[in-house]
This record gives sequence, C-alpha cells and structure tokens, in this order.
Amino acid sequence: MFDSLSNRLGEVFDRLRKRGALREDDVATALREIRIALLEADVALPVVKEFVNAVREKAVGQEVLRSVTPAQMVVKIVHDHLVETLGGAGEAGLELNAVPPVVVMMVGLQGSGKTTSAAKIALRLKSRERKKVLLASLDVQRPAAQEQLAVLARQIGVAALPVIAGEKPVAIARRALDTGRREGYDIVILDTAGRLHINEELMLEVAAVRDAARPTETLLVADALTGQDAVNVAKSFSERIGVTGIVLTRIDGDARGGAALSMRQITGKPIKFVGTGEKIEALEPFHAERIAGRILDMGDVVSLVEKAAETIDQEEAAKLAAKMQKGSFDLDDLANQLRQLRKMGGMSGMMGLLPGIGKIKKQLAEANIDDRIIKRQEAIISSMTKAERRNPKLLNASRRLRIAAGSGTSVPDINRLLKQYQDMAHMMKKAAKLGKKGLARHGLAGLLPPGMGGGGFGGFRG
Ligand SMILES: Nc1nc2c(ncn2[C@@H]2O[C@H](COP(=O)(O)OP(=O)(O)O)[C@@H](O)[C@H]2O)c(=O)[nH]1
Ligand SMILES: [Mg+2]
Repeated sequence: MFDSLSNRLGEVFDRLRKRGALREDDVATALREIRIALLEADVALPVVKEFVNAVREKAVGQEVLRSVTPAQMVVKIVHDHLVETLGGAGEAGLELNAVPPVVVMMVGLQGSGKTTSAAKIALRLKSRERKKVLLASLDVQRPAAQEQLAVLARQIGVAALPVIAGEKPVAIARRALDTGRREGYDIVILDTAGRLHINEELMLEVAAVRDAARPTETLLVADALTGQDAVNVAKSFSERIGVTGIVLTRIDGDARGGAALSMRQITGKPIKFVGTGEKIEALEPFHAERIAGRILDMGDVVSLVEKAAETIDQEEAAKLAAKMQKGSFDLDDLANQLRQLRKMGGMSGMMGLLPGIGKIKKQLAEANIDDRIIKRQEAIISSMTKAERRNPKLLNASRRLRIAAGSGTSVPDINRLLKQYQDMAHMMKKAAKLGKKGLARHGLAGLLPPGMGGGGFGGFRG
C-alpha cells in the first residue's frame, strides 16, 4: 500500500541527497515535489495545501538552511509533520467509558466497509476485552444487508438483533438499545445504511438514528481508495453527524494512502482502526508512525532522521569547539554544555558529539555523572552575573561566597566548578593545537584534564 507516495518522495529525497548545500529555493523545490507526490497519492487538494504550508513554515528559516545535510532535515520535518498530522504516537482505542450498553454507530457511504468493520470490531471486543456485544443492522436500504450482518454475527459467535420486516432505522435503533439494556449487553453496535453519494436523505436518516441512540462512538468508515471525495464525505459526516473516530478500510489493496491524511485532517478525529482484508480478523489499530513510515519508505527514513538529529548536534559541537579555540569559551558556554550534557544523558553522550572523541567514550561512561550534580552546577552558573560568566577571573572570594549562598551550594563546590572550567578550556586549547589528525594519532587520553575521568564531576556529590 501507499506505494506511489513513498516512491515519489523517495525520488525527491534522492535528488536532494545529491546536492550540497540546500538554499531557500531548494526548500521550495522540495515542497513542490512533495505537493505533487501527495496529490498523486490522492490526498485531497485542500489537505495537501495545508500540509505543505505547515511544512514550509517549519522548514524555512529553521535548521534546514543551517544544517550540513539539508535533505535529511527536510525528510525529518516532513516525516515529523506527517506523523503529527496522522495523529502522533500511540493508538487511539475505542471510548467505552459510559453507562452500558455503550453505543457504537457505524456511518459512511455504501460499500465503504461498515458492515464488515462492525463485525470485525465486535469480534475484537468479544475476544480481547471479553465484552458482551449486540450487533444491529439498520440498513433497510439494501435488500440483503440485514441478513449479511446476521451471517457475520453467527460466524463470530456474537448476538445479532432479530430482524423485523418493515421496521424503520430509528425504531430498530431503539429496539437494539432496549434489548441491550434488558439483556445486559456491554456494547451495542449500530450498522447504519449508506448511499452511493452524500445526500440529504442519508444525512437526515443518520442524524435521526444518532438522536435516538446517542452513540458514545460514531465511527466514520471510509475506503482507503477515497480520493478527492474524501473532503466531501469527511466534512458532511463531521459537520452534520459528528464523528468520534475513523475506520480506514481496504488498506490491503493498492490504495495510495492519501485518504488517511485527508480523513484525519478534515475531521480532526483519530483514525482508530484500519481494515487489512476481507477476513473477519483483518482489523488492526492505527499507528501513525507505521503509516507515515510506509508513506516515506521508513527503513531508510528512520536512519536518515536519526542522522539528521546527530548532525545538528555535531554542528553545535563544532561551534563550541571553534569558540574554545578562539579562547572565547566562557561560563555561559559551559552552562550550555551542561544543559546539553543533561539532554544527551551523560558525559559519554556529550563527548560523543565532539569530533574524534568517540574512542574514550567508554572511559567517560564510567565517570558516573548524575543529573543532580549537573543541575547544581547549572544553578551555580545561573547565580553569577553576566559579567562574571563572561569573565570568570572576576570571581574573588566575596563573590564566591555570594554565589554559594545564591545557589544553595558551598564555596568548595564553586571552586570545583571553576577548576573544571579551566581544565576544559585548557584541554580545548591543547586539542586545537594538535588538530583533528593529531588527535587521532596521539589518542585522547593524554588530553583529559585530571579528574575528568571520575573525580572532577563526582566531587559535587553529597
Ligand atoms: N480487501 C478488503 N475488503 C474489505 C475490507 N473491508 C470491507 N471489505 C469488503 O468490501 C465490501 C463492502 O463491505 P461492506 O461491509 O458490505 O460495506 P458497507 O456497504 O459499508 O456495509 C465487502 O465485499 C467486504 O468484504 C478491507 O479492509 N479489505
Ligand atoms: Mg452494510
């Protein structure tokens, strides 16, 4: 599934990957390609426009233009926004928190897969959640529709409301709820009739059922092949009936995936399930990450996205190294460094960012620095004045006393921090002299300031 979209974006990013620096108009070019790809994947036009605009807003002027590998950045931004638009991480299950019998109403066009999905959901609730489910067909539109649901119900061992010839949809809904209450059902699933196209008759009928049954869940069932019609379908049901979730069927076919994006964006409601085949078991919870991954050819993208993040951090590290070499590394920079250290999850993480330092990562991992200590160091620096942070030489005894009081630490703590700062600055100067190649040749152990392998940071413990 979703082949065209993923191929298309693959081509776009292949082309981008071959370029050096990405200029602002390259972002525009990439977005034009993405726009075409989405349209070809049958994403509804207004949805495409909104998606591309949002991506542009995120991309232009941000890291994309600063990044060393801009194509990766674009991939990341498109991917992240796609996941976000599709509903973010995690599954959106059914809302069943209501006084039983909880009513679930299936709505959608004819042939979208309402009846099949009703039975699939019933089976899931029965077998996974041990719920007592009643299925009721309100489809008096098609001659065999009620029998179709009865057959499916028998197949999965779930009760179906007996059919009374000539009964109207609203009356069937009332009887279903009555039966549900009287016979102690947990859940009543109402399978409504569809029409080939959205029309007034359909909307009035479904609205009347809704008013009679007051469903907790109203699931809009849509075929993954729905193209530009998705706007019309999603809008109509969303505005006239109110939906709480979407079931996207036939994603096992050669649908191009656009409907997922369209339905989600237009209704603003989560896609709760996807239909993956004709078999009654072929229903799965929707995973935005998974679908986005398929859209973007995930195998590749995951590593690209990770690389992109790494690259950005490396860029930061390079900037820092340049500052150190110029001798303009001050306590503000150290504070920044400490923040990043905390973010990266420790010393080894940070050192991994500095070019060529990977080898001693292991040693550093043993340094055992915890968050508490780093936070304390940050507190010390933030108790200093701007001038003091720029020029640590100003820090005489009385200033150190003031800072200790301000940060809830002691003068020895501050002395240790300053020592650490000096060591770091010293190490960086040495490293600068050796140069990258020299670092590789001489190894890095010799550059380590005393105590950096354990004592320096650990000294704040207690
Ligand atoms: N391949 C596939 N077929 C499906 C899926 N869901 C439904 N169908 C088929 O689509 C056709 C119409 O489904 P039905 O439930 O009757 O649609 P309704 O008119 O909305 O009730 C049936 O032949 C189903 O077997 C799905 O997820 N995958
Ligand atoms: Mg049906």
